[in-house]
Amino acid sequence: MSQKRRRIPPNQRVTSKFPVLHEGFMPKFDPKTWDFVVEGLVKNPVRLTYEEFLRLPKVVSVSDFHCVTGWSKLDNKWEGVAFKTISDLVKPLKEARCVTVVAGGDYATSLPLEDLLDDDVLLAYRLDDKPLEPEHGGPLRLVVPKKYAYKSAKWVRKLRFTEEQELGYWEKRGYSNTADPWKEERYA
Ligand SMILES: Nc1nc2c(c(=O)[nH]1)N[C@H]1C(S)=C(S)[C@@H](COP(=O)(O)O)O[C@H]1N2
Ligand SMILES: [Mo]
Repeated sequence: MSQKRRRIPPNQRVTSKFPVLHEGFMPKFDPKTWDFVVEGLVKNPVRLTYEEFLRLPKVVSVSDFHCVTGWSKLDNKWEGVAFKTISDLVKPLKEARCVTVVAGGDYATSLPLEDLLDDDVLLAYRLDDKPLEPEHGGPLRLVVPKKYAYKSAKWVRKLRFTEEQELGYWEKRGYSNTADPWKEERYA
């Protein structure tokens, strides 16, 4: 990128608190029955237990978080598994251009595979040196810093590789499916 961009996207305010924001219910976590499934247009679909997931190579990534309602929370230290690690494991077919991220609590969102392969995108289980709290998406949430935070699904259980970009919970309700905070893509 040749041009240095401002740190705070247009019309966002920095908050020092970390608001909790979600619709619907917060799923219960049972490490004995929890699983993580990857399906759809991949060569090697997987189902991992919680223990198996924790054994995947770990990354640490510090990034900012921008909610479409106007708050931004800076310098979050996330730890978890890079999306790229999962992608390398399942080997997407060449038709796979998008991924639908399915969460407990009846939530979903979809992103282009290309955006998910950025090195700041991860499936996080720790935040700021502590286990990720349930209200912030524990045991596992997606983190996509370059998109509005409704793309960062909490309580992730499944990834489905698809040809087309599907509409998620908020996207069906009029929010942008591209969701770039720097271009202020709030609504479709
Ligand atoms: N499963 C699920 N994930 C979700 C949501 C939700 O309602 N359900 N809300 C999204 C929205 S709009 C925001 S701003 C962030 C908020 O994350 P936080 O509660 O950790 O601040 O989670 C996102 N992920
Ligand atoms: Mo949000």
